[in-house]
Amino acid sequence: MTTEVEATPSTAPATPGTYGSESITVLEGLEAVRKRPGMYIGDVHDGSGLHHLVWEVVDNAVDEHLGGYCNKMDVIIHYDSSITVEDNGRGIPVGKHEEHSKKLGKDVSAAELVMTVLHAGGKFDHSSYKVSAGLHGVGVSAVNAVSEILKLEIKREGHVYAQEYRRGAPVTKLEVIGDSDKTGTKITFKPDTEIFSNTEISYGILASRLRELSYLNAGFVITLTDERDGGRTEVFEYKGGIREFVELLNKEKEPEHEKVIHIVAKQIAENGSEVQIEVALQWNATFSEQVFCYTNNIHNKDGGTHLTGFRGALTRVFNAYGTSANLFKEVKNGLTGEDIREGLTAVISAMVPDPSFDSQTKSKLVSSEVKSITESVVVEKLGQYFEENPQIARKIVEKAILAAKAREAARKAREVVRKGALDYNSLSGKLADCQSRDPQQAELYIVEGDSAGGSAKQGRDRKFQAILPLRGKILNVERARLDKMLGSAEIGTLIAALGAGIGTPEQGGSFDIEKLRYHQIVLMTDADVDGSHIRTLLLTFFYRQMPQIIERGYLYIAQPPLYRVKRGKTNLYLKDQAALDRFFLEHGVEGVAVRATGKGPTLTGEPLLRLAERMRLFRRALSKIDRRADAKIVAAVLRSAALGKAELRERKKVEAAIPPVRAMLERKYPDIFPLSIDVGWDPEHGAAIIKITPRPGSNARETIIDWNLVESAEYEELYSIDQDVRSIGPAPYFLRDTKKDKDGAEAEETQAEDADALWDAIDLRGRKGTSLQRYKGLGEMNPDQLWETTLDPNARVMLQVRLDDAVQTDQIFSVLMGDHVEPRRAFIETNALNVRNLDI
Ligand code: 0RA
Repeated sequence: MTTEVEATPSTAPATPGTYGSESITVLEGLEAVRKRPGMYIGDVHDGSGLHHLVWEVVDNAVDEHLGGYCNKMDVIIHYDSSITVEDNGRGIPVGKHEEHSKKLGKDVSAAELVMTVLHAGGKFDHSSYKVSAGLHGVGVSAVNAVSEILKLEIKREGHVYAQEYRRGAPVTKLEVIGDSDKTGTKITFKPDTEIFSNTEISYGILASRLRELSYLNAGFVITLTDERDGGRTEVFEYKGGIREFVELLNKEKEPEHEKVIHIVAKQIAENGSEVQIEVALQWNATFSEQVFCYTNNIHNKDGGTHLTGFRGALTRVFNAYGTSANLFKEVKNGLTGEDIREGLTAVISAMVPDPSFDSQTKSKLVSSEVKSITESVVVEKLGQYFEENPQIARKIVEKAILAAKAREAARKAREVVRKGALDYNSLSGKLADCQSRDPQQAELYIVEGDSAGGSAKQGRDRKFQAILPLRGKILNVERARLDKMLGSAEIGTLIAALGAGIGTPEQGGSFDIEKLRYHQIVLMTDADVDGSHIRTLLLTFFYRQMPQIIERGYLYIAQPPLYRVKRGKTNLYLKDQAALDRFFLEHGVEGVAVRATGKGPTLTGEPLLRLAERMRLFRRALSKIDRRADAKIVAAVLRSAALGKAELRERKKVEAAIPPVRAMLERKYPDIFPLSIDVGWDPEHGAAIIKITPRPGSNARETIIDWNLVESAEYEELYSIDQDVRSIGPAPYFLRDTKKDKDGAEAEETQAEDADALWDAIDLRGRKGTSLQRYKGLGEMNPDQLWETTLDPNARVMLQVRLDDAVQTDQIFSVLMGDHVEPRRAFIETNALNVRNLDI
């Protein structure tokens, strides 16, 4: 849920396109997409256009599913931010496209046409497109146009076909690379950094939509894999459709009744069209409402006529039941919609031919016939359900009555608010406000503890930075209704400082985001357990009480530096381990010259630093590839035989590679012997499969070097760095101290056995003479240091809190902050090492 906001612009190298002359006419269309990507795929800066690329490809696979040709889709976010979408549909047609081939005077496959001509996809296939004809609909060629690299693989008619593109232009022909009796399409694309200022795909955004697609399309199995960071895979498969989804949503929330209520019915509208309404609903013990609305698989964030009809029906059914069962003695005016919906989880899915929406984004359904159809369907079916299940009906109606009584208590508590307890004027002494009254400029830092608060007050720029210190932990609002919340002094201070009130109009509240006094609200807590707990409590408050603040992107988490390094006169703050590693390398290469064995260049300064930095990345990629195969074996295969994609497809080269691989493994890791190396063949990719099995019981794992591995982003990075290192010459390497050269002293050389040892030597030199301090709390910094590192807009780094995956976020808050101890303990145990999850 967080993204890093840094003021560094993208520094992509400008590589010119490589269009062949014959394809120029076709590529003019794609050039238009590259020139004005915003018109075709959306904003290239805020991430929306980037994620549209994924949806464009995904929607094609969903259409294959809707047509009944496809029941499986895999989506992979690779280590280098490229994306793969693979389906088992029919496969894009591979045959020659007569009309276009004639026009161009050369053979062009249908697949190439789909990939290079805007809107070409639909021309082949007139089956009832539903999803892809919707919001995006420009076709995969637009994705191709804005991808640095796109790899296409099609299984069809007994063969595996492959083609590669660069910035929309084909760089290979569509060729048969192997044989297979399966069908399907696999597209891997790397969004172009020339076009997108940020190519970081959000796992949460993908997970959220893919989960949704899988429960809206029962039987469609979707797998999402993230190969970045720790790596993870989720399988989305809801055989029970939206009913099962409601079960999932309520999993951590103590359902009030065991079975999800399920309603489905069709009705003919006055205009003659057939509308289908499907609703799944279940009440739980919490106080919040969670309702998701869809029209034809498209999420309507702001609801619309289906939601209005549904709400009207609930009010009618509840009040009718309560009156007839004589339950309303204590609530004179009956129940409001808000009372009834406390703790309600529901999914409404409407299928409407030719629906109308309020805008391009389809956030609200406006087709008026849907309101009365939904209302009458739900009144009838839910009324019937209540009659048949009187105990359940009584239980949820009584829950609503409790809510009505609490509403009355909250109304009284609000009197307190009106009398000025939460007034801005009550804040003197607590809030150190800023001078600016312009919310766009004004920043509020919510700081843990009085001592850090004091430093922040002194260190800030009072023109636009306000400081609110919090004493200790605030109330957990996950477990409190409005009345209790308003009774808490710390929460009251916070609400008063924000200046926008609290509560929805239906709760009798008055939250108004337009009155918010700060558009940058920054949580600043210590990097320890208490700090993370306080941050979570604050996030819970904003998420449950003022979600608009998060939706508008006003909420941030400060990132104080983790390290301070001193070296001579240099005094530097570094934000994380990677920055520290870079620092050591920068100093490690000072006054050093490196040469390889034999003739070759001597490297110093900037080029040496770049090489050392590449070696650091080699280690990082190696640690990532360890998930797929044993990293030390992979490294040995690369270093001894430089096996790449091309080599793996030539039997002779593979055979020639085995002896040097064996020799290097034997020399470096004698303990894994005896090992066996077996070579097999993968007909689908026309490539070798090398299986390396170490001695049983050794500390190495069986490793398979195959097409899948060699084609992975991690391996490609390792390969390319290995090539760079090779370009300076063979190991061992020699380091010479150039400072001693100048002094006229004997030039001493030290030897490094291989690239790894060279990196170590440089890193070690960098560490010498450096003193390192690790910051634990904000209190360790004086006001000046706090300004320099964390407050100064020109230097600070902040995480912006975002809501990428509402379902996941809701569950995390329910688990972390809810009443059940057991799931919370399990969650904390499994995620203790994954601080990012706690960051939310
Ligand atoms: C054009 C025509 C047909 C299928 C497709 C495109 C197609 C595109 C994509 C993109 C991702 N997955 C896809 N799967 C299919 C119809 C093929 C036929 O009639 O056999």
